[in-house]
Amino acid sequence: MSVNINVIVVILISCHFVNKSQTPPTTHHRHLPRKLHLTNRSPLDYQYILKTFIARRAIQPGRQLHAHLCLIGLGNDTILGTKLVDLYCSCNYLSNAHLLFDRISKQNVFLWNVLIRGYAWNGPYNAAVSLYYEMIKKGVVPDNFTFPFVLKACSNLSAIDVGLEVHDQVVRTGWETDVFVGAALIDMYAKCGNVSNARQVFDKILERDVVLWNSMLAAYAQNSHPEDCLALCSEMALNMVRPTVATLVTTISAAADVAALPQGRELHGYSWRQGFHVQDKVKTALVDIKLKCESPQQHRSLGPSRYLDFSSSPSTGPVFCT
Ligand SMILES: *[C@@H]1O[C@H](CO)[C@@H](O)[C@H](O)[C@H]1NC(C)=O
Ligand SMILES: *[C@@H]1O[C@H](CO)[C@@H](O)[C@H](O)[C@H]1NC(C)=O
Ligand SMILES: *[C@@H]1O[C@H](CO)[C@@H](O)[C@H](O)[C@H]1NC(C)=O
Ligand SMILES: CC(=O)N[C@H]1CO[C@H](CO)[C@@H](O)[C@@H]1O
Repeated sequence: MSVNINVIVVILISCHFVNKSQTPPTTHHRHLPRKLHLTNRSPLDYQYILKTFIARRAIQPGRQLHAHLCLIGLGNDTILGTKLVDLYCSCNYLSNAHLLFDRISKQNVFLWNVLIRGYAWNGPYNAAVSLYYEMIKKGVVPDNFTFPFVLKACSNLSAIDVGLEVHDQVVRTGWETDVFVGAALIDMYAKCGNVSNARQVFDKILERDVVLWNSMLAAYAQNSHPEDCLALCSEMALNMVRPTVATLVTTISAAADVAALPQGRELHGYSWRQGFHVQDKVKTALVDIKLKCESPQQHRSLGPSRYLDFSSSPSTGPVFCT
C-alpha cells in the first residue's frame, strides 16, 4: 500500500498525537485531503515528525518520509539521517539502517550508538563488535551509551578477548566508575566465566545502585559461587540497599544451592514481610529452597504463618540475609 507522505504528516501534526492508543494514522488517510505540501517544512519539523515515528515504530510512514527527504535534498542530512537510522533500528530494519549509516557523515557518537544498539538488540552480534572497532579507528570516542551495547554483544558471543579490550577502553575514557557501564562489564565477565574480573569491576565502583549489586550477585550465582553470593548479599544488607525481586530470586536460589537453611529462612521471612512472595519468580525460588532444605516430614507442615515468625525476630531489622 502506498500512502501519500504529505497526508500522513498532516494527519500526525493535526492530531497532536494526543491519544497514542488510537489506531495508527495510516488508516485515517482516506478521511483527509489527498494532496498537501511539505516542501516548505523546516528540518526541525522533520526531526519532530521522525521522533514520533520512532516512538510509534512507524516504519511505513518513515520510509515514505525518507524518500521525500531524498527528493528535497535532505537525504544526507546528519541529524535527520541519525533519526532515520534510529527508526530503522527500532523497527529491526537493520540493513536499511546500515545502508543509510554508510551515506551520512559520522562525526557524532550518537549515530554510532544507535546502530551498535540495533545490532546489540537484534544481532548479528559480531556486527555490533565490528562497528565498535570501526568507530574507534575513525577517531570517534565511545561513551557510556556505547559500552553497555557492545558489552551486551560480547556477552552474547562469549567474546572475552573483545570484552577485555572494551574494558581497557572504558578505563581509558574514564567510565570505569559508571554504574551502567560497570553492570555491563560484570554481566560480560560473568557470561564469560571470569568472576574475579567481575568482582574487580564491582570493587572499583563506590557509589553502587541495586542494579550493580544484582549484577554481581548474579555473577556469583551463575558461576556456581553460592557462598560468595550470600556473603555479598549480607554486605548489600549492611549497606542498606533495598533489594528487588531479582535480588531475592538470585539469593534464595543461592541459599538453596548450599542448602543453607538459616539464610533461606531469613530470606523467606523477608520475602513474606515485604510482600515479595506473591511474585511468581520469588515463589518458585522459595518452593525450590523448601524442597532442597527441608526434610520431607518438615516440608508438609510448613505454611506461611510459620515463616512470618521471623518478622518478630529482633536480630533481623533491615538485614534480610545474614
Ligand atoms: C548523498 O550521498 C551520496 C553518497 O555519498 C551521494 O551520491 C549523493 O550525491 C549525496 N546527495 C546529496 C544531496 O548530497
Ligand atoms: C551518560 O553520561 C551522561 C553524562 O554524565 C549522563 O547524563 C547520562 O545519563 C549517562 N547515560 C547513561 C545511559 O548512563
Ligand atoms: C580472568 O581474566 C584474567 C585476565 O584479565 C586472567 O588473569 C584470569 O586468569 C581469568 N580468570 C578466569 C577464571 O578465567
Ligand atoms: C550466550 C548467549 O547469551 N546467547 C544468546 C545470544 O542471543 C540469542 C538470541 O537473542 C540467544 O538465544 C542466546 O541464548
